[in-house]
Amino acid sequence: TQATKSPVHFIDLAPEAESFEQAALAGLKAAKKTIPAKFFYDAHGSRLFEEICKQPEYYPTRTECRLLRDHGKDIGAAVGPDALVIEFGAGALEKVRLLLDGLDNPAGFVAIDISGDHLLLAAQELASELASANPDLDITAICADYTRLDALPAPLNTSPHRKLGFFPGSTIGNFSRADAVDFLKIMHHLLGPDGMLLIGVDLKKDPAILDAAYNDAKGVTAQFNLNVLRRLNTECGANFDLDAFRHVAFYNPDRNQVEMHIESLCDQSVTVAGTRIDFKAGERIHTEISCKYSIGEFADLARSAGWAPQQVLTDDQSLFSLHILRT
Ligand code: AVJ
Repeated sequence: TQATKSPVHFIDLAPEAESFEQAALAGLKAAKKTIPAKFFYDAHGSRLFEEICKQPEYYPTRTECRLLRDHGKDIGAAVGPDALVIEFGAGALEKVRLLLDGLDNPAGFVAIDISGDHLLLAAQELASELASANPDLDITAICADYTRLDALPAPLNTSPHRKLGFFPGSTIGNFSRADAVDFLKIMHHLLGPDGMLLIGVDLKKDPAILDAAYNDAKGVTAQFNLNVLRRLNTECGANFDLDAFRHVAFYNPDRNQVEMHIESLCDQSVTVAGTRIDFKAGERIHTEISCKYSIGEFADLARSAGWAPQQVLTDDQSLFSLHILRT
C-alpha cells in the first residue's frame, strides 16, 4: 500500500527583513558596541549552533530532549487530546517529534519561522518522517517574524482545537526580562482562551557549569560567536581580521545571565560598509545574553504576562526546566 502524504501547507506572511548591515552598523557605532544575537543564524551559523548542541559541555539540548522523552506522557496528560501544536521558531525538528510522540492524537503542527526556505524544507522532512506513524497530522509552515505576529492566519485562527504553543531551547533566555514578558503576552494572545504553552527555560546553576557550556573545549561556541564578523565581511564589505578578536563568554551573577562578547586583541580600525569603526585593545562587542531563571522566578515572569503556571518538569540535576502554562 502507498501512504498518501498530504503536502505541507505553506503560508508566507512576507516578514520585513531587518537589514543586518543597518542593525550591525548602529550597534558598532554605539558607545557600548553590540550586535544582536539573532544575526548569528545564517546557514553557517545555524550549522555551528547544531554542532554546539552536540558538545559534551552544552547540557541544555540533551537535557531538554531527555525531559521530553521521559515526560512525554505527563505532558500529553496535561494537554489532553487533539491539540494543535504551534512551534515558535523552527530548526529543532527532533524536539517537536518527541513532543508529538507523547501527545494524544495531535490535530496538527504549525511551525513559524522567519527563514521561509529553511522552514519549508524542515516541515517537508518532518511530514515525510511522520507520514507512516501519523498520516493524518496536518502540517503548516508559516514564514513570519514570530515576535511580531499579532494573529494566526486563517484557517488556524478559527481552529476548534486547543492550541499548544511550543518554545523550546531556552530561546526565551535571549530576551531581556522586559522583552520576555512582552513575548509571553504575544503568545498568550495568539494561543487563545483555551491555550497552553510548553516552554523550555534554562536554570540558574553553578557558574562553572555555565562557563564550560559557553566555552566548549573544541571551540565551536567561539566559532559561532566570531561567525558574525565573518558574515559582516562577506555580506557588508567589512574587513575584520578574525585572528585579531577573541570569543569571551561568562556568567554575570549580578544579572543572572551568560553573556557572550567579541573582544578586540589590539588597538585597531575596521571598515564596515564604508564606515570606520575603531577598537581599543580589550574592547568588546556584546553579542548575546542568555538569562538563567529559578523555577519560581520564571513562573512569576509568566504570571506577569497573564499565564497560569500548571506544572514544571526538571531533570534530577536541576539543569533545565520545561514549564507547562495555561492562558
Ligand atoms: C539557542 C539562545 C538558547 O543561549 O544557550 C548557545 C544559544 N549561544 N551557545 C543559548 C547559544 C551560545 C542558545 N540559545
